Formats: sequence, C-alpha cells, structure tokens
Amino acid sequence: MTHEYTAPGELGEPVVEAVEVAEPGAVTIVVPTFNESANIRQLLRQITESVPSRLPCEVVFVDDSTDDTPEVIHEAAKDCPFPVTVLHRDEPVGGLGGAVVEGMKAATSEWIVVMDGDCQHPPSLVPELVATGELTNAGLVVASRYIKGGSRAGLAGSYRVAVSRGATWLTKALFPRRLHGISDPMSGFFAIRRSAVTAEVLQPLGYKILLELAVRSRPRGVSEVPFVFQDRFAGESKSSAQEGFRFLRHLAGLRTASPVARMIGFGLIGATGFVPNLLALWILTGAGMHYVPAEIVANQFGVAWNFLLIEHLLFRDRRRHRRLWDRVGRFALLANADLVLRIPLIALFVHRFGMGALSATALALVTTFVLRFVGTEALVYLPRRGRGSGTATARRAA
Ligand SMILES: Nc1nc2c(ncn2[C@@H]2O[C@H](COP(=O)(O)OP(=O)(O)O)[C@@H](O)[C@H]2O)c(=O)[nH]1
Ligand SMILES: [Mg+2]
Repeated sequence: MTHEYTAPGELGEPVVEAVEVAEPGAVTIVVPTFNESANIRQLLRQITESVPSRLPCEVVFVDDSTDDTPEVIHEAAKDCPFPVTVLHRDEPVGGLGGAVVEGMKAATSEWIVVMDGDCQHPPSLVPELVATGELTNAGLVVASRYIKGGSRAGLAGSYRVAVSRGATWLTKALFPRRLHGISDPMSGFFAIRRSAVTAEVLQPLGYKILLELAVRSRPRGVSEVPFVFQDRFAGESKSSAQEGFRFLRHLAGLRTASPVARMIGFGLIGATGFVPNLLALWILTGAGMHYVPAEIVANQFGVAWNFLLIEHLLFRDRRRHRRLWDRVGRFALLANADLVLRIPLIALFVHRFGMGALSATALALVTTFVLRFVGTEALVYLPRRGRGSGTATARRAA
C-alpha cells in the first residue's frame, strides 16, 4: 500500500535520537484521546522533534472526546510534517480498547506504535521501539516501566503504584507462558508489526490492549525497551475504580476464552453455589418447611447465584444474543433438569450397569455437569447470526 508523506523540514531538522533506525520501516502512531485538548499541541510537537525524517510516520488519533479535542488536532496538524488523521467516534464502542483497535485497523504502515495522548509516554522513544523491533526481528516491542532503566515516576501516589504492581503480578500469574518476556503487560505504550495484528482476535473490553494482544494473537518474538512513565502534561486521568472492575472482568474473559478453561470456571462457580443453597435450606427448614419443598426452593437460590456469576464472569460478551428473561428461564430450566435427571441416571447406572451407589452418583454428577455446561453454552449463550456494530467517521486533518 502506498503512502503520502509530507517531507519534514519546514519546522527545522527533527532531532534524531541516539538509536538509529536499522532499516527504516514506516510507522503509524495510534493515539486514543478522550478530552485531551490541552495536551495535543505538546504531543504533536514532541513527535515532530523525535521522529527522524528517515522514519516515515503518520499519526492517527482515535477520539471519543466531548470537548474540542478534534478541532485542536486539526489546527495543530497544520504545523506537522507528517499526515495526521482524526477518527472521531460518536459512539465510543469498547471505550479505550475499542479506540485502539479502530486506530490499528486504520493504520497502513509496517509498524504501529500505540501511545497515550497526555505525554506520559515519551514520543522520543518511538524510533527506538521501531528500531529495536527491526534489529531483533520482533513482532512486538513493549515500552516497560519494570526493567532496568525504566520507572513509573509519573504514577501519582503510592496507592496507584500499589494497584499497578498488584495488577501486573496477578496478570503475570494468570498467564505465565503467554506473558513470558513481557515485564510490563499493563503498559499502554508499545510497537507492533501490522502483520502481527489480527483484528478479528481482538475483543477488547476497553482496558489493557497490550495484554489482549499478547494473550490472543501472540506475536512472534517480543522485545522490551525501558521507559520512564512521565507526569501528565495537562488535564486529568480517566482511570477510576470502575476501570479497575472492568480490568478484572477483562482478565476473567481472557482467562476463560477456551472451552476447557470456561468449563473449569463453570465448575468452580457451581461449587460456590452450594453456599447460598445450603444457607437457604437451613433457613427454610428452620422456619418449619418440609425438607422436600425446601430443597426445591433452596436450589433456586443456588441457581440464581450461579446465574449471576456466570453472566458476569464467563459469558459477559455473549449476553446480548438473548434477552435477560429468556436467559434466566433457559438457565433455570437446565439447572433444574439437572436435578430431575440425576436420580434416574443413578438408578440406571446401578441397576443396568451394576455400579456401586457411590461411583454411580459420582458418574451421574459428572455427566449432568457436562450436559449442563454444554447445554448452557448452546442453549443460553450461543451467538445468533446476523449482528454487527461499529461506527467511526474519518477525517484527514491538515
Ligand atoms: N478514545 C478514547 N481514549 C481514551 C478513553 N479513555 C481514556 N482515553 C485515552 O487513553 C489515554 C490514557 O488515559 P489516562 O486517563 O491518561 O489513563 P492513565 O494514564 O492510566 O491515568 C489518554 O490518551 C486518554 O485520553 C476512551 O474512552 N476513548
Ligand atoms: Mg495517562
């Protein structure tokens, strides 16, 4: 694909970084922005100063702002020696992660660098990220705060440092193999070869896009470059406690992406369902209810508990295929069918196949569990055909 590049020079010679680009590939810098108007000029100025003329570059902003950020970008782009594009989204599908995916889809260069729009990620590192990728023949180069030479100086306060550390540790513990060689999977600053990005595998929930990339598409070869996380130039962070929950759901979604992992999650959630079930049974029989109807009612508490956890942790991204009450009804039906089926199944195993009561019960439990899992996947959360979304309007600035 060809590219229109404006030759640099109008603003004076760009500063060439210490690390020379081995074999200059072109780079598309993707910058997600949400109300960053006060940072745009500074960011574009730093990029202009940092990227040498031999590294062809374009900048793609993916903007979900409600302020005048797009207008500011258009104005500032007039002084830039490289093409600047603004993809403004009226509907911010997928939040930050969705924005980055839009930017990567729009990128046309061999290399894509993703960085924040608030100058916390020093643009002076862009050439080094690309050069490192070329030199080491890596598909992904991560700017890391956690290797020698890097630091998180710009993380405001010990609380945020602790949260960031804890989240990194948890993430690395959950994906020891996939994240091998990535010390900073939470970094929002990285370079990736366009050929290593398969947009179909990206299902971001709006948080850590690098984690998503590393876990889902596993680029061949990963390198790291240290960087010092800077202070925000202007404006305020969009991170919040809500983003933290979003991140945990993101982790759960990634970890349970395979059917086997999902089945294990299903089993673990099912096991926790005994707590509300037994609690309800204890209260109901304590209140004088006969144990048979009490069993049936108490079981519904376990079912409701399981349904809530499964909806939020396992099938979050598949809920839209059916309406809530449709899902509730199907889920409850399957869960109760499980109970009804178990007794005749045990009888069958004992009388027909001569099994002992204990092994027959165990086998019946496993059988109905697998049937319930498969049934839940197929009958409650199976995608229906013919749904799509995504809107973005592209405007080339300058
Ligand atoms: N397009 C888009 N960008 C976002 C959104 N949320 C945050 N950003 C941008 O993502 C980058 C990082 O966000 P920031 O608030 O600085 O997070 P922090 O560095 O973790 O405090 C900044 O450039 C934000 O403008 C969003 O919903 N959509
Ligand atoms: Mg920031």
